[in-house]
Amino acid sequence: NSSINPIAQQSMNQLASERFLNDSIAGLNQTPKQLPCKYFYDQRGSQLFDQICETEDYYLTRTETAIMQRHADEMGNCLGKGVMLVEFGSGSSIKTRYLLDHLIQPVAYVPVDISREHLYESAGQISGDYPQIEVLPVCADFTKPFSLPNPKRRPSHDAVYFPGSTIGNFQPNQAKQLLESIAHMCGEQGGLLIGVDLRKDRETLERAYNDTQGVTAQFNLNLLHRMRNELGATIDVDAFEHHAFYNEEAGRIEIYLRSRIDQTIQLDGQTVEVEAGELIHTEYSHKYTVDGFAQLAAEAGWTLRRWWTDENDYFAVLHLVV
Ligand code: AVJ
Repeated sequence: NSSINPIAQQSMNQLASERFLNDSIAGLNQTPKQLPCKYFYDQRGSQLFDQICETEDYYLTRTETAIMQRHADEMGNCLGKGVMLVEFGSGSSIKTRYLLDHLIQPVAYVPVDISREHLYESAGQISGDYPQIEVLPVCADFTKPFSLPNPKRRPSHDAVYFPGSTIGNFQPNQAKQLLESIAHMCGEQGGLLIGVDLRKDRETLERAYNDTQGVTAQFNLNLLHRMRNELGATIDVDAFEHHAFYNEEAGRIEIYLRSRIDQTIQLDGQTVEVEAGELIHTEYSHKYTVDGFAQLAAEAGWTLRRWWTDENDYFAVLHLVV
């Protein structure tokens, strides 16, 4: 919480750093080496992500926003009256505004994000613009259990908004587990409104993850800068380059950091050897068909009620119920 005392804040930051350190060491000791994509999002990483969303090449945000703009009234009706809306990975909460504009007597909005400063800043703005909705930000890693705040007024039910195709970052099995825990979180009356990036031609997909301005490359490399700045790691960051391609069989974009040289990373007293040309995996971005996603969600207890897409079928927003 933003009103929490500075000592508590400091120990929470320390805990977050410890997790970042432990996960980094564990990941670099695996074969092949990997680093979790959730650590992209410190303050600079969140800013870089917002910049990616504004590039011509990254069609996802633009397309999803247009879908929201066009259909938010129907979505608001689907989610029902008196809802507490919980958003997973709220970031700048830009798309959410279309939804908030069309919810029927909403009780509370709970943005959940791992990036603390970014979360509180966006929550403050939403709170100022929507005085009738209680805004209760939660700084959490939503892949781990976390508790929901208690709003002053009692909601008739909870609904989860999970935009941005963030679900694509999870391997299908993990995605299923996350969808299961969302079902538990919302309960019987609960609903889920989720944004999913759809399968399409390789060229369009690969362009989105290799933008000509190189913002995605900076975003990926920011992970190594964070390790250097926050964890005191010794890394030749400039010797790494961004590498992203579409794996069509697996239906996913795969993102790596590639070292151009042999180098030794030192981290918390440990050394990790990286060979020239070696890849460190940082992110998957899975692409689905609407049917494929509905099937996966069904395994987690969800039923597809409605869905909306754009004129090119690039992206879909799905409404599911338990
Ligand atoms: C935030 C997970 C939707 O997978 O497209 C953008 C993150 N990575 N460019 C995605 C991302 C590289 C993004 N998501």
